[in-house]
Amino acid sequence: MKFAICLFALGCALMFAAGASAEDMLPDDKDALAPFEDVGPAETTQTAPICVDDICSYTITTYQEIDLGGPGCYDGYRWWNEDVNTYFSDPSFSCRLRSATLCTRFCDADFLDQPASTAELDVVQFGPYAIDIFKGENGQWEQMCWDVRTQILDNNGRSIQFVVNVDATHNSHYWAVTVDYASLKTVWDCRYPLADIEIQAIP
Ligand SMILES: [Ca+2]
Ligand SMILES: [Ca+2]
Ligand SMILES: [Ca+2]
Repeated sequence: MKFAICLFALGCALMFAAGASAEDMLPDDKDALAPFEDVGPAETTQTAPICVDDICSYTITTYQEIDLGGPGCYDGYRWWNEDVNTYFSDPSFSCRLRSATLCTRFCDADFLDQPASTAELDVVQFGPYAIDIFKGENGQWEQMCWDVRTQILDNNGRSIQFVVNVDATHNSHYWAVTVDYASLKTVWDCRYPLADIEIQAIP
């Protein structure tokens, strides 16, 4: 009996020494992560102005998407030391910001199906503050979206930081996650007096 306990203890010690991971996949860090795509300027569309009683209004929509991994659940698997740390350009117009929506799609965030004490914590940050954690399950794809209007209005720079602190509670290979993309969509309501339209001089 003593021998059996000893063997078990030895096994545990060896597993611990090797840095046991909670994931089925072993780390393959060499080619796992695609290089960051430069997000570039936001794709911007504008509706034709509609003028009523000398007031014209139109809508501006911007969309940016950052490719971060995938398409497979384990294509671009990120561990504790492979956080997403990138930037969106911050769209800004002299108009009212109607909505700003940040979305991201990810796979294998072992959170909902794990005990709270050991669950995978992938912390999402937009601008200077953490806004949420990935709520997902083992081997499952999920999409999450957030209203980030306040963060956009508060941001002063030309870009705004987007971070996923992968497996925030570990500093060795334990949990891992794949992030497919992150996107930012903004919608602006613009109004101006008809008189402000520049009339081209007839030559
Ligand atoms: Ca991390
Ligand atoms: Ca998993
Ligand atoms: Ca995971």
